[in-house]
Amino acid sequence: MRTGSRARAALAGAAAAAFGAGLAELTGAIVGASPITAVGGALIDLAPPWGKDLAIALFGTGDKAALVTAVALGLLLLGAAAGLLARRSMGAAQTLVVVLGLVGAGAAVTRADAAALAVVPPAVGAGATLLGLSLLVPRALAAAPPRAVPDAAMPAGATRRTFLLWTAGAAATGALAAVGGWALQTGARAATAVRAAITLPRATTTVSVPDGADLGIPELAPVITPTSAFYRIDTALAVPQIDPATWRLRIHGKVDTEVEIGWDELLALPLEESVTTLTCVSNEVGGDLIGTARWLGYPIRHLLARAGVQADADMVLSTSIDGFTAGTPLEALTDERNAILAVGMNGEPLPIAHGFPVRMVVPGLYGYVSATKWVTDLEVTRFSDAQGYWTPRGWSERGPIKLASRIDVPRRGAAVTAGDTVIAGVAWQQHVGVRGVQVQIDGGDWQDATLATAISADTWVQWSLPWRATAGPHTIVARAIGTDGQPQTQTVAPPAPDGATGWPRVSVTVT
Ligand SMILES: Nc1nc2c(c(=O)[nH]1)N[C@H]1C(S)=C(S)[C@@H](COP(=O)(O)O)O[C@H]1N2
Ligand SMILES: [Mo]
Repeated sequence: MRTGSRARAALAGAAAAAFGAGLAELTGAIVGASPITAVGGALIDLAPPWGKDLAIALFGTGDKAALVTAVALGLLLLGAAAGLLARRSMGAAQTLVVVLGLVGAGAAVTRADAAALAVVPPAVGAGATLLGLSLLVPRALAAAPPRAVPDAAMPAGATRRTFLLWTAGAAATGALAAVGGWALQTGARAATAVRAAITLPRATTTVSVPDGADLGIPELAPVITPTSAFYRIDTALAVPQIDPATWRLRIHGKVDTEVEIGWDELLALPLEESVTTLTCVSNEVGGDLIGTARWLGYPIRHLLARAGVQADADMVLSTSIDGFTAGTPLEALTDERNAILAVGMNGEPLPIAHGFPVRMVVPGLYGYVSATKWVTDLEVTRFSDAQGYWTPRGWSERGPIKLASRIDVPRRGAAVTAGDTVIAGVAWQQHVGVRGVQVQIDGGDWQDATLATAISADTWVQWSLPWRATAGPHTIVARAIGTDGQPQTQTVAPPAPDGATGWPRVSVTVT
């Protein structure tokens, strides 16, 4: 029964790995460092430049559970491999487990937000896996003794039943420990509870959205994006959970005096309301990695003025609690624009996934160079001395938002009935503004669309054009016209390295 013995050894190894990983996760919950999350996070960071597109495709919409599941499944497979190895050589199996433990420990301690005891969970995991192997593998072999390994340590009276019992017990203990660890993640609960209890101060200056800003066309993106529909992009596998009571922001580097500010001090400052459209550099033409919110925050320029920026500085490197960094041109943070430390989004404290308690919002720049969530550190520096997270990964050092437009109505492939209907969409070039939008139907003349009233140059603007649709296939193309009178470029460029370009196009069949 060689095959049976192999299957049992693999099963024993997988169960030992489940046992080890479960205990590691439980320990991780206690010391505040999940090893599986650490490995997943390291994988995201190690991903090559094209990895950002992949990461966004895979996890951009919050599907990070997929990566955690993949890492966990990978561990079980490696455990099975260790079980198979152990049939020939327990030493080889043990070496594999120790190497995996070291990889986990390496990932854990190199996380930017590594807990002090981050090496403990991988060590516990490796130790428990070794124990599991030593208990389960002999029972696996005893249950189906392979002829080739006559000297396998066989406990007296071991049977298939005891093997299955022990294996199921180990796997169940691991699963329970993992679930227990999950339930123990008090940090997550605490941040959620603290956030729910917060009442933000009133803004000292408010923005009123003009009546004509939202055309109210069904299927057209509303001018203010509901928080629940706001895109989310970040490298954080586990969303950082910050208790505002412990939050501090340090402003240092090329400044005359370092400034440190805590949550209460920030809320005591005169907070301003602003409406700004945020855009991800990874947004494809026609994509939805863009949203507009009503933010509440404090202008960063006042804090920089307090610190006293030195003359040779030209960049501010912002860092989040989990080690993400963005390099923002100094002038974008010191000129009169609404570059803020935001604490509120659409009338509520920032959602945890959108940076609670404090993030940056800077009109005119893609998020990867400006919109640091869970921000805790601003270093005034130079582009020649420091780099943001994405720059060495193949993305441009500077990320001004490009003139762009999107067709929302009709949707691609939508069923349109012949007759009077409407074509509508949004256009944007934050902090610069949009002068107009033109639409071309079936390669005909460019027609001027009607622009809605823009809230400001820092937001997208809706547009629409009446259309008498005739039966048959149609192609609709749009282009924004910039404030300089120049149309949005037709040249097609991918998102990397500094933002996609090209005209949005929608094909529909009218019936
Ligand atoms: N801490 C942190 N902040 C971050 C990022 C990140 O990975 N980590 N990603 C940036 C990018 S690329 C974008 S587009 C915006 C997205 O903000 P949102 O998720 O609130 O829409 O956050 C920025 N801030
Ligand atoms: Mo982004």
